Amino acid sequence: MNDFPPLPGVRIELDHIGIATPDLENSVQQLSGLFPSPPTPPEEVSDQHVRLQFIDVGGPRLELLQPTQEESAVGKYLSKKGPGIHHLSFRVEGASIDTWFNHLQENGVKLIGDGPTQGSEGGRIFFVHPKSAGGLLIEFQQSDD
Ligand code: KFV
Repeated sequence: MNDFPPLPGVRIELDHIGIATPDLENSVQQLSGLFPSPPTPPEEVSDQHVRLQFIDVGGPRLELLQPTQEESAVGKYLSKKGPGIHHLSFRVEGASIDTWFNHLQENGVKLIGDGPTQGSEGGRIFFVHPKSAGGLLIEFQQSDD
């Protein structure tokens, strides 16, 4: 059980739901027809080997992710589990994402990587391993603005 003290001032909000797809264009076309706002333009995040687009669905957005390499996190997930919900992404406010990363790590949460890396829309991200998060892949993210 993670029963460590909270970090003073930090606020966490659900920002988006990551969806794995083998065909970004097709998934965006299908899903964006269900919602009134247009999707964001395609973006590539090379660190994570994905191309992605966001769809505004009211509240947290959908982030459609297509792998650019089979042997990537999303590529492996698709071949094992198929298309669908891949992760939940939470915005960190009231503390820097580096402070939040260090706080979780110092309190024994199993994090992926050595610190935050480049994410979508110019933000920085890191992931909590599903083994430390009830079987969910949790992303934390922060933008400069
Ligand atoms: N959700 C829940 N469980 C997952 C999972 C997922 N998305 N992916 C893998 N697992 C489980 C999997 O079922 C298995 O459990 C274990 O993790 C190891 O999986 O009980 P089990 O069977 O042991 P493997 O062996 O398939 O994969 P592995 O090579 O170990 O990698 C798993 C993991 C979580 C370490 C890897 O997927 C990872 O590093 N993920 C973080 C990076 C990532 O997912 N990037 C893509 C999104 S980039 C993004 O969203 C961006 C750019 N953005 O800005 O938002």
